[in-house]
Amino acid sequence: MSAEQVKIESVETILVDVPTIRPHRLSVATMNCQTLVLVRIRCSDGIVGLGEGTTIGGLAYGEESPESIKINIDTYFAPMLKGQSATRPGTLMQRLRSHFQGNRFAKCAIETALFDAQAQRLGVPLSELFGGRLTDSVQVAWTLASGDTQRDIDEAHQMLETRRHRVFKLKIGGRPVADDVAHVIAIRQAVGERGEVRVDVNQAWSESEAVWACPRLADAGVSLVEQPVPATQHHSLKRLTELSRVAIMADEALHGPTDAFALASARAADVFAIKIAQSGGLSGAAAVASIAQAAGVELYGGTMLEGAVGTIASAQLFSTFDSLQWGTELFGPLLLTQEILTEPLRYENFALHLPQGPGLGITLNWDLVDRLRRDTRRGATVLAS
Ligand code: MUC
Ligand code: MG
Repeated sequence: MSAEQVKIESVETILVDVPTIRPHRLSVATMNCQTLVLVRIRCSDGIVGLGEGTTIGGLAYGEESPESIKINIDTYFAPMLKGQSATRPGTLMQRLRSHFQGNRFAKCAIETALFDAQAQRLGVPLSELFGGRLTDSVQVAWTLASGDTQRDIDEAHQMLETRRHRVFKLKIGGRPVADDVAHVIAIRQAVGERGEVRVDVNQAWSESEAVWACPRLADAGVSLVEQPVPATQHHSLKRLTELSRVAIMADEALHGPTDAFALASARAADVFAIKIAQSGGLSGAAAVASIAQAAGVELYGGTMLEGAVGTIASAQLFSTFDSLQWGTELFGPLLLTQEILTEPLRYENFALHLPQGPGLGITLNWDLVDRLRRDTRRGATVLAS
């Protein structure tokens, strides 16, 4: 069969509800469960590609929900893809982008599955389709977000002792700003020189609250403040970046290459949190990285708390970046009570180690996925409070 003759036979979306190991408290939602949105694309040469388009807290974090991602793929994307030649992910994604607005997470899930299938077909890891990996492992931060200072300190100590993580991102923004700063200082002191502490405000502060808090966090030895102000307030982010002694990172403000260009040209952030889903897929995220590198903006490999598929897809791409000064936070699978792979991902010595096999390089445990998959006629279970 020549390459052009390989066709897409089916595109299936699967919602998988997996409880978290503890409540995960963000300023926008408390997660007790994560809904993974998986995509399985079957091709006529027998190759099956996998993708993921997971979000956080239902509709609390972004403008796509697990249910909207599923229904838009099933209703619009799948009929357009079926019967098309499977071997040119770029052509297929151009087609989807030209017909369908928005839906970055849904597009990411499809693009990942197409690239996974094509990389398997060529017998190479997915990273090789993006120029080749420069490293076989990426540093992984852990998020402390139990909502309880002592519990967070105990968790940090455990992570340091087991050499799983030495960089901690604290979720704040849900309490009065002075209480949040006190919480961060207590954890910073408890971690001491053994680890690094950063904070993620998830857009919760006004500019004046951020102006009050940032110097106090800098004095306490916090190294980075992520998305302190609302995503649309680029001017506030820029003023904070100019004022602050602590590095300022854009996260929710960054929805792909167009935002990256605007933020980089205004020099509105020191660091970009690159996420494949927020960027509309792997190619969009690669473009964000190029813009950042050209503008001298530093890089951090972000997550939407995806399971194994989105996590490894992200790692495959991030491993090709020239520099990743702030490491990654690709810990999503570790926050879940169930490992959906036949062989777990390898987290060791503060890093995630990339698989060597073709495509994504992972194998799903389909029996478990089938047991956990949502009966979509039943609707959503408990997602966020
Ligand atoms: C975010 O805003 O960065 C990443 C880690 C985590 O705990 O939440 C996500 C989302
Ligand atoms: Mg964030």
